[in-house]
Amino acid sequence: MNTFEENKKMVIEKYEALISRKNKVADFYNGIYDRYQYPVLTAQHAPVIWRYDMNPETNPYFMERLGINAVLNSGAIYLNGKYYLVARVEGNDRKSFFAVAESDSPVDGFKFWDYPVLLPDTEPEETNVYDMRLTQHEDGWIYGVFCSESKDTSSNDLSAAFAKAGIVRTKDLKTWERLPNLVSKSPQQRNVVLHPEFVDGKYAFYTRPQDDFIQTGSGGGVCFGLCEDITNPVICTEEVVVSPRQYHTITEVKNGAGAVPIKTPKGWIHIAHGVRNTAAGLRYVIYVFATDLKDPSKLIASPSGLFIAPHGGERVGDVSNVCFTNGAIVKENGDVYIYYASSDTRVHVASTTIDKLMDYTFNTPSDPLRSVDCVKQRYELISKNLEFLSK
Ligand code: M1P
Repeated sequence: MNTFEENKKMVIEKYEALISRKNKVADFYNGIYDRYQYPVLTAQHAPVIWRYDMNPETNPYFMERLGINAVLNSGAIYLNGKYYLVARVEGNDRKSFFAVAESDSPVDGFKFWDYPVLLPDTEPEETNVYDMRLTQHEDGWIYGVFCSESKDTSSNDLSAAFAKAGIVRTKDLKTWERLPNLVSKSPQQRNVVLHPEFVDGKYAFYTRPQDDFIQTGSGGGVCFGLCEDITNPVICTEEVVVSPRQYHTITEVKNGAGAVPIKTPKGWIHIAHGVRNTAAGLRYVIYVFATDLKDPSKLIASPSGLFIAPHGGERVGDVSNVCFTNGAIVKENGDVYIYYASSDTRVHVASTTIDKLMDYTFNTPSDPLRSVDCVKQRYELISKNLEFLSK
């Protein structure tokens, strides 16, 4: 066999072995959710035909021509008996794009479709797109809300950029209609999520106002605002803070909505991310909060601290110490699959149930915000335990 054929065979065999690998529950316990041993999507899950020129005449060494650097932050949806992830795929050139990966299983077997998503090119200034949240809205459309990034040409800083919320809609994940970017009072927006139901007859968005591309600055946290017309998307109400950033908590530097809120009998459960600063840089963790069923702008539960943190090997990657989610799937039987990316590099799954999520959300005490009160909170647990165990 010549070099081309040998290398091609080796690359295809590795790819096939990876996408057919079965996943297993990992050796980790907290009673809240299961983690899995293997990521569900990685850069190596990118099809060989996306990366290599398969023609020996134009690629005699079977060299990678268009490499993939990372597969991360995925929107998620369950449709017609299949699990779909709309992943952020980042090429070696740093540009991200979206691609649909499909599986019969929620925890393994995800395979990308032959072609990634080619978004309608309606925003000439747009340089990069990422982090799509998929909302199956009661109006019948599936909406994808994502970050649309463009250069801030008014600044001398080469890295200065604008983040806006881009919006697309589809019925089948194949044909995508692009709507105008969301307009709000904030100069920048990222981590915007569309609520799945109308609120007061209007479209409802969770927003994350921010003063510049990286810093949220005066932005107080995850906000909520209404929009009359999704084809002319303007936040027409005051953006009220739903889940605030708070000093000396996991949301001190910033936070952002993640998966589309999950409707439960007790309220909407939100799986979001919070960011704090450390000597080693920013640390992103996933946290949970709940809002009122009738008024989703009203916070009704705020379990203390982090829900999922980067664990073991998840801590290392392109942007280390990051755990980020923008997609979850809820099955009719109450099973919940949370897709989260670690360190901006790969996508994992954690599984739980609606009952466990509700128990966690509504029975975990909230953060008392001071060490002394945290110790008192723990004393209460210990003394109840000692009393119970002594019976
Ligand atoms: O690098 C970590 C994350 O940073 C951003 O999130 P935020 O806007 O809250 O800082 C996003 O760009 C996200 O894609 C990325 O994973």
